[in-house]
Amino acid sequence: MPGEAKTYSDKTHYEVIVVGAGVAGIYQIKRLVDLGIEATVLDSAADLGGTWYWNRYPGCRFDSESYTYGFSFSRELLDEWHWKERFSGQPENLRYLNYVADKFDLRKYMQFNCKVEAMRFDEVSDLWHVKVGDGRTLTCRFVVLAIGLLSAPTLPRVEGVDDFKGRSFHTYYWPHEPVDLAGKRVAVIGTGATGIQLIGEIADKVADLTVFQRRPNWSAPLNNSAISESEMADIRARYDEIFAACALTPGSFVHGPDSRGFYEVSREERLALWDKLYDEPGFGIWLANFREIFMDEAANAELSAYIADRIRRRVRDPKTAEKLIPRDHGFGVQRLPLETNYFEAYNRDNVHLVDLGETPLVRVTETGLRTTADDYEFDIIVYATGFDAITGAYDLIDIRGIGGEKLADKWKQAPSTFLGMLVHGFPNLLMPTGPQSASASTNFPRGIENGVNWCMDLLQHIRSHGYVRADATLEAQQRWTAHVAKMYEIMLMRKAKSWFTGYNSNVAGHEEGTVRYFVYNGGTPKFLGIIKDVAARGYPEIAFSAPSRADGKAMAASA
Ligand code: NA7
Repeated sequence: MPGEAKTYSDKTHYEVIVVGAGVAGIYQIKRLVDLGIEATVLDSAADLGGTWYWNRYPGCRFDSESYTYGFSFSRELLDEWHWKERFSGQPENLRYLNYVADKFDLRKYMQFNCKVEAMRFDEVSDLWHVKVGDGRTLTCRFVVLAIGLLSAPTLPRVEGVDDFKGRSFHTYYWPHEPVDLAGKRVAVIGTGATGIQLIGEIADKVADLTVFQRRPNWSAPLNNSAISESEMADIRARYDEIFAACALTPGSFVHGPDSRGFYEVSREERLALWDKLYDEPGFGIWLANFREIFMDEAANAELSAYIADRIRRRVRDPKTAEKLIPRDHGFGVQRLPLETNYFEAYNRDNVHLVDLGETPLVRVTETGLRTTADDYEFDIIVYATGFDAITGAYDLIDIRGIGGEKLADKWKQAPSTFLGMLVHGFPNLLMPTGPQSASASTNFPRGIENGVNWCMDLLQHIRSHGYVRADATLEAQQRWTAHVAKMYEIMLMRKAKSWFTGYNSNVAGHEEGTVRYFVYNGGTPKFLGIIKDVAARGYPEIAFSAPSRADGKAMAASA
């Protein structure tokens, strides 16, 4: 046919453009292909995998049980894949995602090295114009943003970051080729989940490791182990049960809260539970605990004191142990890092802890780092300094909705969404795991599947009615945002400076103060109930429009 595109990427118009080829983007394109909808995936990376493509630092692995992290949509896939570790590492996780893409022949819909720079909604045609870094502008009816929650890494705002003559990188950009750590003097800045994984893994592989800690984080053992053939066979036989159990817990993990009240049991019983959970794999000590630890200061303080003692028992030098115990927030009020050999690393002679709370970082020098007290020399500096979380990746794209309004401006103070998946004034823009959705605070792939499924039901509703525009009403968005904020009110989490509350000292405007209502804390069962109800009622909170008439005005159509 004359003018027909020669290859998939020669096309300039698609019904749907998905941005991001990570866990969400892969499932998203699978659903679109199954529905027979013409779609493509654009990703700035050279290959698929998202989080698992980028984060290649040593020690990077799941904190979810592997068999709860995998996709649940295909029985064949579940039967074929063998998770070799209870908490699988990055190389294997990336292999898994590649395996899925190849098995379902999804790669052909993906375009790599395609950074989406800008998107503009054309109010006359009801199409999005998507500007790609390679110079192309593509059009589509719908955009699905599957751009991740932690995909905009941030560096400290100190002088001299470019002056260092050795090697330095953010953990997110850990090099693809192996980094020879043997005999090297290494600095790690940051003790979040990433730093904690990295430090435990490399402490015995480097000549010298200096950890620059601004605030300590609570952390508990991962207790990882291998999964044998026979254990995997048992898991396969129980997959339906496992996923059903995840769906009933607030965080979509296998760990659900203890049904007893904190104050209903004796202190001895509480201690017995904590002894058991601390030595078990995964998030049990956090999520299979009493519900009160998330809401009640006294209950949380008692648990925090217990965990502090566990740290004291593992770190030989009492002064170092005290420095590793957080004082500014209680255990579990921000996402809990899980560790392997983290505290034991500080018992090694080649590992040193610098307390940036006492002696702040002044600058990066040609040879290392300068604090207010000292100069330190290194061969390698690793920035484990976190992300402009949740909204950071959105802010990096110039997204313009109705009247040219810029999403980053609209969200400057805080995001506001409907169900975390739609934004008023930005029609036909779907965010299966957007800010204020439950996905952000749960076992990500479980949230991703829920979000993508809901968005696809909505898409089918729109298409079957012949609508060309769908926009959440302002009132519905305001109600949802108020509900999200209310969920924070009851949680101690609101008091912690973490990425759940929008804190990041490296991002202008996010340093202190305002709590950003970034995630939905009502838990998966409640979230699913709400979003399914919206669909069952025919989406009255969304304004739909039929195709434009000749005069250019859209015909409003109620659902
Ligand atoms: P996090 O949890 O945001 O941790 C970042 C760490 O880096 C944290 O210890 C910060 O200290 C520290 N940091 C950040 N900026 C600086 C500067 N400028 N100077 C010194 N120290 C700094 O990010 P992660 O990557 O570890 O984990 C993110 C999520 O990934 C995690 O929750 C898991 O779900 C997976 P601070 O505490 O702010 O004082």
